[in-house]
Amino acid sequence: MLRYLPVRRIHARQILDSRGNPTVEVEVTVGEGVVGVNGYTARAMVPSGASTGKFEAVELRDGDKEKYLGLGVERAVANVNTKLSEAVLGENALNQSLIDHLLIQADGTDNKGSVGANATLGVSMAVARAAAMALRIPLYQYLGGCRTLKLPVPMMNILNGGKHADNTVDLQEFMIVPAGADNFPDAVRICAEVYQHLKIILKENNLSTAVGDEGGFAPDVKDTRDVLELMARAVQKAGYIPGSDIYFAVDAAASELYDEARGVYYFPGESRMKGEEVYRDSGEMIDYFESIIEDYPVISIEDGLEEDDWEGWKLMTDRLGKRVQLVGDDLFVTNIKRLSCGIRLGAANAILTKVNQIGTLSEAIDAVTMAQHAGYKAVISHRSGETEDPFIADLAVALNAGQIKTGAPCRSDRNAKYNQLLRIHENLGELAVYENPFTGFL
Ligand code: 2PG
Ligand code: MG
Repeated sequence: MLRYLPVRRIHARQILDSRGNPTVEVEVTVGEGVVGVNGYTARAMVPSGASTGKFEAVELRDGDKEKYLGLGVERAVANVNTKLSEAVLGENALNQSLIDHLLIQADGTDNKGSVGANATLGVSMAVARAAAMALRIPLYQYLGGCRTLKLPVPMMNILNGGKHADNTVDLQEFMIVPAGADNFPDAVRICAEVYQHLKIILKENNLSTAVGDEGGFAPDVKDTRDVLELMARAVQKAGYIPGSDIYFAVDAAASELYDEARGVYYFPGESRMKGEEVYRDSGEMIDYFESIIEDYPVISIEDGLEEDDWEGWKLMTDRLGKRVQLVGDDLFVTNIKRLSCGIRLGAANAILTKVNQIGTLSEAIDAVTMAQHAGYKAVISHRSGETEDPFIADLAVALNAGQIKTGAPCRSDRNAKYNQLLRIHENLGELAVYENPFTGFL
């Protein structure tokens, strides 16, 4: 049995992400020189957020305004090729925990502020993929073991707003969630059909069909209710029933709306469309979500309040947590310290997991495991700046997460993940499981 698979070579380079900004790609070669083992080279690409939480691990950018408007990642690339290579070369790629421990140690800070989480993550993911290749098993199976049968329910962001688009929609993401589908391929088909029907409806209403960062449409719409109305029509036009075949989910990304000086949430788009300033305080935000879930089949609300408002989060969870999934993204930043605080307080009932928020696979897996043990749900997520790397598709299956959020069924950076899940579904054959994760909600 293969027990020692040495990391032989690590090479990083700067590539472009889906927004046309630089990001880190890492190639790792393992196994060369071990008798009876071939060398294997695997590659991983690092995603990047726009509405980043302030407690996320550091994404190292060069800041050199002469190149890529300061967004270059040459320093992170150099850190992989020097410090991180030194830390990991010769180590056993089959021991992901050790590899990640060495990466964390080589950085030496609490937030990956020295080498950059974009540097550590690239190595962490590429090592895992190389190990899976050497063992000749799929990545999801390598990461998750022998009971990795569950395909995640996709949350497809078909209408983009907030920081992901230049429109008047204040909440960042409006998603369709085909939890009532029979299997994953049907889920993808249903979402794609609804997406195309939404496009037709937007056109009929003289609304823009240009898309935002995550492939969803980005028209100027008056307010949240109007968006949900359009989505409900698209679902019906496609021949499905909102609230039974398909639920809705929103990511308010409320930290982006929060006006710290005044202690309220400002809705710039709604203000513009209505010709009056629209503010909501923490309590009014909860009322606002409550009224929305009364009228629309919204089953999941992410970042309904900002990242420091623990008290508000607890209140929101007390009031709405039995009826809907309340997902902490900027609140938890895939960090077990913040998650354990939330679990203690009873804030939120689900965690969004983005591998680059924390910077290594092991730490991201720890966050999901902690959530699952506490009865919290886990959603594996992309970033608004993505690449063609489908790593998170395998991760979602590996961790039995049951939910994945990776954009609209449009744009190859988003579809790369859905397409990989279609392959995994095929690979699992009749053992593939697809189930509604929301049956516990009233
Ligand atoms: C989010 C993400 C992904 P970003 O807020 O959940 O949709 O956006 O990557 O810009 O933080
Ligand atoms: Mg979010």
